[in-house]
Amino acid sequence: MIASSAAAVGALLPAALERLVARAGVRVANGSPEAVAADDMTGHAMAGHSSGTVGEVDHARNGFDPSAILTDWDFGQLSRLRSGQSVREYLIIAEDKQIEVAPGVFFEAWTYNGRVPGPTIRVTEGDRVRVEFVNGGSHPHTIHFHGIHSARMDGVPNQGAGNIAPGQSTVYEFDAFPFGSHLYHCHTSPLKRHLHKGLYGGFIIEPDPALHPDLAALARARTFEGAKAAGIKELHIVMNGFDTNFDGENEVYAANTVAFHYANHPIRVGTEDRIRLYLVNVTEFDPLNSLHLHANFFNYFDHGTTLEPTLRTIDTVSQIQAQRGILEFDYRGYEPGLYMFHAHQSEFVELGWMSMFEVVEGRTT
Ligand SMILES: [Cu+2]
Repeated sequence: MIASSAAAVGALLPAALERLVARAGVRVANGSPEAVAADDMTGHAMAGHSSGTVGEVDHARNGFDPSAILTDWDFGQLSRLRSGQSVREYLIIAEDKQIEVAPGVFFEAWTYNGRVPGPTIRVTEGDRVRVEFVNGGSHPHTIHFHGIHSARMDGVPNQGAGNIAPGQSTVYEFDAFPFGSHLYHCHTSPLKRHLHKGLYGGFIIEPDPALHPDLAALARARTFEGAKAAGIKELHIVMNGFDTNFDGENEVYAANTVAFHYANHPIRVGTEDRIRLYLVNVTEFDPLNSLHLHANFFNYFDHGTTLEPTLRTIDTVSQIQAQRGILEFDYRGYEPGLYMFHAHQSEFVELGWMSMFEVVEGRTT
């Protein structure tokens, strides 16, 4: 099973790469498939198979690495109001920035804090969230948070501060409700363009166990500390796409921005870990994206707003634009090896949305 999976990737990708390059209309940098085998493979298990794109994205130049984005929660600057309520403060700066979304494929992105996706904001239900937004870009932008808040704080063009002009700033402030796996994004028109340029990020609200006495244990396990204590490995993936030639279609698809990143750099998980994957779809131009987990099934919490699953024992889930949810699964009793996950739209897979878990014995948390 494992060998055939790896072989399938090997067979798939050279053609995929050709299409990627042809559609993006650019040259792929950095040499031959041999160079990939020598430089790129993180797992010995992948040696001998051509996998992913040829060459490697310059993560240092990009200023972010999808392997780090899996877990780099941003809890903000914590303080307390006199009432005792926690306040989490953030500074988010919009800036224009060229990023490399596949080796040699560059995209003129608009970013929050220089990265795509933007910082993964993580707070607790009921926290006061205060976000200072500075527009350092060349176009007007906003931040629209999914969540409960007043119209003034909605980050849309004609409410509150409205569009924030280049060089201007504003503060968005609200109390974090409801708990779940949410997102934020620019809401300036044309929305399609502003969103797909890269102005989006994850916004996780952990449940406060005190507010859910009937399901307090489940709520606790949904918190950062509670998850760690329970051996739950938490991961964050934003499914996105890039229209690199501005024809209104995506030429590149990815999990966390870089095509084939987790095929080239499999995500290590242990047979004794439990896995919780926060999944967000911000893909523009295609009405749906999806995730299919190979050789396994998961429970799903739509929008993450419930403590009990909304779907049980499924291996594929689709999300419309801005839909998101939480997947929970594990590899207990599994033979170690490389286990795929990817969109179940073949075109997306061929153009970059292909990933791997490297299952190893024991715990990795
Ligand atoms: Cu914008």
